[in-house]
Amino acid sequence: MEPKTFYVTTPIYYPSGKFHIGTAYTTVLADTIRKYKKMRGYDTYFLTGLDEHGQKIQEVAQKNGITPQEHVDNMADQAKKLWKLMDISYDDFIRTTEERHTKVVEQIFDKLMEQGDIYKGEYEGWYCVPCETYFTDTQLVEGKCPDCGREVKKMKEEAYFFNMKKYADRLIEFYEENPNFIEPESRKNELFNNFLKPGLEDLCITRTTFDWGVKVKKDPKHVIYVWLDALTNYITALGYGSEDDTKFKKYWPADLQIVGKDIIRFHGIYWPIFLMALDLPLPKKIYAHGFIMMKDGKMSKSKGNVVYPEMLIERYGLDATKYFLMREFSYGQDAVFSPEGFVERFNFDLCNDLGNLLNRTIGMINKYQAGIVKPSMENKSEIDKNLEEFTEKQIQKVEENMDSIHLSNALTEIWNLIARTNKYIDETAPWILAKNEEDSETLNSVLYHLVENLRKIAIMLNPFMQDTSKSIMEQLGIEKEELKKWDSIKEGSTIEEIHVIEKGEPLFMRLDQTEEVEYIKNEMKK
Ligand code: ME8
Repeated sequence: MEPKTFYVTTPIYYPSGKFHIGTAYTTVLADTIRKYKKMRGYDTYFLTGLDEHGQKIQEVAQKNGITPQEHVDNMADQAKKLWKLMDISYDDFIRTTEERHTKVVEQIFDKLMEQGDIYKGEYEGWYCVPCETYFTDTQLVEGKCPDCGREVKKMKEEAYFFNMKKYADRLIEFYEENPNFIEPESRKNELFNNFLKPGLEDLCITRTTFDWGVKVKKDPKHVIYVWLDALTNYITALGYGSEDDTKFKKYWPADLQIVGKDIIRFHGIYWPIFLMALDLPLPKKIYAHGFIMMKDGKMSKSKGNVVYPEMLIERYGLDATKYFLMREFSYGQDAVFSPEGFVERFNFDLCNDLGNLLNRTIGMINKYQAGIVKPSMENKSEIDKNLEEFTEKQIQKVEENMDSIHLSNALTEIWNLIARTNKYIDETAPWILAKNEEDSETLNSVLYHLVENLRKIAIMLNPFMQDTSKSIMEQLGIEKEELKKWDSIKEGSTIEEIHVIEKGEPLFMRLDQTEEVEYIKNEMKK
């Protein structure tokens, strides 16, 4: 039987400035889910990329004295370098300036025009001449331009519109029939109550105020406005509308489209409607996560509170950085990044809980049994049985949380297992068992249970922290690939005699709280 497919996407990011931990968060989230699904036997496909058109990009390039194309080429290199550093294993990286994309956007526009979904009208809004940008009533700040604070003028221009109203009822019906289409539910309710119920406005999909974008073929003074151009990346990357659409046939509809809460309206309303107009199936799930905030609000260069992933990775390692992002920010909610929180998680969770469990285990196996542990399934004590039952339940909870995108909860459950396993050492007191020859079987059984739990923990951590997972396996002396697979954590006894490493290596070195908090704070100001 062919394995089931799993197609996951991130938003395509604007390459307007250096990518910060917000962008990295979405990408790591998608990548972790992909890695998990792969371990569960799915044929996975993971798409990310850049949204390279639009006025803002044109302006940034101008400011830097280069062409927009040169600018986006540089930024695409930067993004790919960052994802490589973060061990993000995407299958494709789409750039909206690529011909494979622009050609299909032109075709889509023509098709929608021909079938009457797009019409020509007039766009009216508040125009800021120096910024060359339109704003709506609600976007203005005290009646002035929200970007530069200058006077705005009411202006009109010829533009193309998409007839959203035509599809609104069908979308409402779709929401009702597919209650899990948008998650978390609170976001779906927001979209429903604030946009769908009051009635959708038609969407202006072209501009004449800039020219860095896909032009309307039959009316080239109009540039297709970023959202129709951007959203379609999820299908053009798979070859939709091209000669070779094998991937499209195989992977569409997407199983999971991850976005930040800031763009859920575009993904939960306009995107499904565009797909309906193209007569294509809708994605199975759109998940909107919350935002990483700073103590003083949003991350911004002018506030000097931006955190870049490179800084954390260089100083604390990739796994610690990813662990923090995936643990600290829970399902659909905003959370605050703090240097204190980062260092605490590093010291408590990684050094104390996980690092010590491995270190103590390796140390005891070397000290009491010359580095050797034998399989032990008989003569289980009540304490052993209790640990096994607990472990089984935790595995189930981790799977449920992973499957429902509650990655932070999955990590919490893994850490509950780590804590329980640490407690098992205290309950069984191997240092006492080691004193009596007649307890040698019991001692081996205790050490065997520790190895087994560490092996299971390493497997469940694998989608999050691959190097750490690998290092745990190496230190335990577990080499067989079969013993590193997800399914093996649910089977009974699996290990044969193992020889652990002679001297355990610390997984993480304890940090000086004050020094490191200071370090991160200083880096944020740079
Ligand atoms: O909106 N916390 O691109 P964008 C968490 N090009 N996530 C954050 C974040 C933060 N502080 N800041 C940004 C665009 N993000 C469009 C998308 S898709 C067809 C087009 C993440 O560069 C989050 O995923 O502004 C958010 O939705 C995305 O970056 C916005 O990226």
